This record gives sequence, C-alpha cells and structure tokens, in this order.
Amino acid sequence: MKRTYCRISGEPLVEVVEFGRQPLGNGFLEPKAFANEYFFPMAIGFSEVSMMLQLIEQPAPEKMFHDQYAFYSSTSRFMAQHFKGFAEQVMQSKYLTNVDPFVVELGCNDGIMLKNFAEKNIRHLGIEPSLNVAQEANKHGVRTISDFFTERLAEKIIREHGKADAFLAANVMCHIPDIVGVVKGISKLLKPTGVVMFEDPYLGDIITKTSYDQIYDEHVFLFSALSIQYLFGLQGMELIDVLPQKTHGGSMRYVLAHRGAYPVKESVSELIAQEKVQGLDRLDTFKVFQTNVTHSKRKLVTLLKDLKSQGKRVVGYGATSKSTTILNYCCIGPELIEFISDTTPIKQGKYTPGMHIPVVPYEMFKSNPPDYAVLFAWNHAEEIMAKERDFMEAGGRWIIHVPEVKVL
Ligand code: JHZ
Repeated sequence: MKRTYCRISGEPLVEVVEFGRQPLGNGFLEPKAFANEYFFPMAIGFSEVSMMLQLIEQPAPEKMFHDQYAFYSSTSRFMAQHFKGFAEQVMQSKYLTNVDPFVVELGCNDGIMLKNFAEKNIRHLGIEPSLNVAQEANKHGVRTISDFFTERLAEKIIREHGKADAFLAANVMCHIPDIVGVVKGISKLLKPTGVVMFEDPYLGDIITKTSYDQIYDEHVFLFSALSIQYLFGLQGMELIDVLPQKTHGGSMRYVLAHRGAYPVKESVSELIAQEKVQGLDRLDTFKVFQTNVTHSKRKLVTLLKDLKSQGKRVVGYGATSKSTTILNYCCIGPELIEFISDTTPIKQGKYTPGMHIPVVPYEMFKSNPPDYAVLFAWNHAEEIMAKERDFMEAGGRWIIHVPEVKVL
C-alpha cells in the first residue's frame, strides 16, 4: 500500500529517491515463476518530524518472510564471530546480572546469535516468522517460535516466561512496518531494568558511501540515532548507548532502556550532534543522496558495457538481497553479467529477482573464473578477498560500487 504519511509520526512523507519497479530482494525464482513475478514501485520518503527515512510502499510481510526464506545468517564465518561477540557483550554487561536472566531475540534466523546463550544454559526465546530458518534454529538447540512479534505475542510471552532482561535483534527492526506496535510490545515485555540492544545498517554510512543497495523491500526503515530516539521516546524509552559496527558496510548497535533506568552515555549526544552536522534531520541531505545514486548508476552501467564491448567475461559474487536493487535499478541482466555465484543452496539453480541472472554454486566461480567479478557481497569484502587470493593472482579483477564504482 502506498503511504503518504510517516509510519511513526503520522506526518506527511516527502518522496526523496525513486528506484522504479522492483521485485522482492530475496525473491530468487525458477523460470516457471517468471510470468507471475511480483513487482512494486520502490521509492523512499522522509519526515522531518520523526527524522525517519522509509519506504513509501512495502510488500506485505507474508510475501517476504515465509517457509522458503532465502537468507541464512550463518553463511558467513565472520558474521558467526560477530554475533558471538554481540552475545558475549550482553552476557558480560551489567544488564544481565539476575540469577535467572531471560533473553528474547526478535528475528533470530537460524539461531546464529542465540545459540551462544543456549550453550550457556541462559533462558532464551527466539521469535522468527520465516519457518524454514526457525526450524534450523530449533535443530541447533535454540528455543524458537515461528511468528511475527506483536503486543499480543509480548503478553503471551510474559504469561509463559515472565518479563525479559534483554531484548535483542540484529538486522530485523528495520524490516518491520508496524514498528510502533513492536516498540509498544517491547516496552511491555521488558523488566523495569531491562535493556533493548539491536543493530541495523546505519543511515549515516549509507549516505556517506552512497550504498543505496541497502534500500530494498525488506528494509522499510533506514535508521539513525535521531530517528530511533524519536521512535522509542514515544513509549517512554531512551537511548543509553550507541556502538558503531563494521558489519553490513556500517551498522549501528543501539542500546535503549526505560527512561531514567540507567545513565545515558556520552556516545549518544556525540552521535546525535554528528548526525545533525551530517544533515540526517534535513530533507536537503537526501536530495544530494539522490544525485549521488544517479551518478553511481551511470558509472556502473558504463563500466559493464565497456567491458562487454571489449569481450571480457563478467560475473557476480554473492547473490545478495542488496544486488536486487542494483540490478533492477541499473537494468543489468544476463547480457552484462553471465552468472552470480553464491554458497547458499536454496538460491542455487534459481534466477535473480527481476533481471533473471542465473545463480550458480560457488564451485562454478572456482572452476570457470571470469575476467571480472562484481562483488555484490561488498560488505564481506575482507573475508572474501582473503579466500579468493588465487582469483586475483591469476589476473582476475574485482568491481565494487561502494563508496564509488571502481575496479580493484
Ligand atoms: P549479505 C541479508 O541481506 C537480508 P544480504 C536481510 N534482509 C538483511 O537485513 C541483511 O542480510 C542483514 C553469499 N556469500 O550478508 C551468501 C557467498 O556466496 O551481504 C549470501 O547469499 N560467499 C536479512 O543478502 C550473500 O553472499 C561468501 O564468501 O544483502 C551475502 O549476503 C560470503 C561471505 C557470502 O546480506
């Protein structure tokens, strides 16, 4: 449904960038499904009241999160370590000092973070609407229910398990259109001394790096400390700390609690001041972003067409959700990119959403290396470059588009 009003403040939304017709970011499909493929008009809008950048239209959650969800968190070794670190930070913090603490994670996927609590016999509960990944979590001893989190579910959890000491989420909160309802549920579920810790791709980095590929159907919101402060403030909660993360090309971990429960760290006022300097509270900033996005598109398309005319073989590395935005916005199909290799079995043998580039097993990249590989999983560059030294030593070149389009 097209929104003309901000999902948080109810004030009018001003459209700032338009990406044209887009399919589902994770809607990898077989040829028999091409004819009925789902598309929606993708654009982002901004409200200067809530300071929240958001999709104007978003597909229904059931279209995106279901029993065939294509993204498994545990496909990256680095991410497994990252979530172990996140879990350890929670376990060692002053927020989890109770004798029998209870930890809830929203969108726990295959259990990549909660398994660290399960291993220490800490009471936990995962809530994951995509059944296939929720089953994977249960298989690994992570207690998970497959459902969407609502105020009603929060009440049910309180009846069955009591209130929570910590409420965690990673790369999930920015997916939820009824975020106001979810925050109401969280404030109910949380003990008076409880904390919320969650992280998502950070708007400040998206703007600085022109990483517009973070914008796709699942990411209904692009958060900043300013917008998070406003959103949680509506339910009597406040930011008490912010911790920048390297993941997903620049993320922010937000720590929140009931207002007055804990002292507010200086990091919060510092980040908020920095965001005001960057202009994350002003419409003008997103107009500049729009110009940068158009420029990035032009550069990438020109580069790929030049390589094609020189007879070079170009493939993609990592069939990410992010790549769906780039491919469809720039209109890049199999005539420019031969295939995209990906290690996720559920994506292999299928085609990319919208532009229908074949997704092949990683072994194809190894056995038939191209001249150039577009690093669609650019956020995993460190891990990938380390394991693909042979490709570069044999003369293979990487193409990246963040922070600007270039050949490495
Ligand atoms: P990756 C997903 O986005 C979807 P995506 C989701 N909406 C979200 O918010 C973010 O995650 C957090 C493959 N790969 O992590 C695996 C290799 O083939 O950038 C993945 O398919 N070889 C929930 O999809 C993809 O690349 C490798 O060596 O943009 C990476 O996807 C590695 C490391 C990955 O997230």
